[in-house]
Amino acid sequence: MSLEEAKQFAAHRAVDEYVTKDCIFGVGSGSTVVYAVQRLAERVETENLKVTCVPTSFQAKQLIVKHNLTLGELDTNPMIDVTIDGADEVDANMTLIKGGGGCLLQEKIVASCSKKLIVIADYTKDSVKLGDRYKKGIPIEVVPMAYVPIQNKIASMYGGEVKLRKAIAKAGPVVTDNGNFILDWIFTNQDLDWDKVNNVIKMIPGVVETGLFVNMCEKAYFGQPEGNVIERI
Ligand code: DER
Repeated sequence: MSLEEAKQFAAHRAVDEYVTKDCIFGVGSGSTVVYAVQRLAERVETENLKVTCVPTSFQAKQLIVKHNLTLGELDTNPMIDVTIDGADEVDANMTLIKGGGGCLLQEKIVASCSKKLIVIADYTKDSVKLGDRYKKGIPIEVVPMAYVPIQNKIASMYGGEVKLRKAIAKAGPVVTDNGNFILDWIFTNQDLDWDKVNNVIKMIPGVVETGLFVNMCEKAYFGQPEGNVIERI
């Protein structure tokens, strides 16, 4: 079983279990969600479901349009029945690291407007503690003019390394869909109170949002190498 197949199995299981009737559906971002949108589009077609899809990024919006699904937005659909999204890591308490794809701000907003947030991932995202497997750090979206003082404050409070995320296909830093920068905080202490850390970091002037999703995820599906799917709540 390839990693992509593991993602696909998790995605299909989640869509089949959580999209059972007409609904407002939050579409996450990243590569795993692509399989969820494909499955959703199949079912909308074959079952004539009425589903309005609210995107969490430019990429998610393109996915919705590409699959001829009904595009919605929070202005008209502020209450979302279920959002299905990926994650970079899930710990034993269901705390998520998200933002590996740089979409954490809209993802967290849409998740906060959703009755249920369901995570889909391959088995490499399933950890006991944050940092066990995901080594790129916790993404933090910041206002560009403040990135250096924010780097310094986080490093002085919690240690570790706080890096400005550099773009690959462009000189300079990654710029998010919202016009901000991303800092990746590579933490060393894995035994922090992530709820407290999230609240403290969010209070730093210039921090827009963190990639720590605490007490937000109802259920996670992890596709396994053997072809099965493990569920965690
Ligand atoms: O950026 C994000 O939050 C994505 O959802 C990411 O966490 C998961 O991306 P993947 O499905 O490509 O691994």
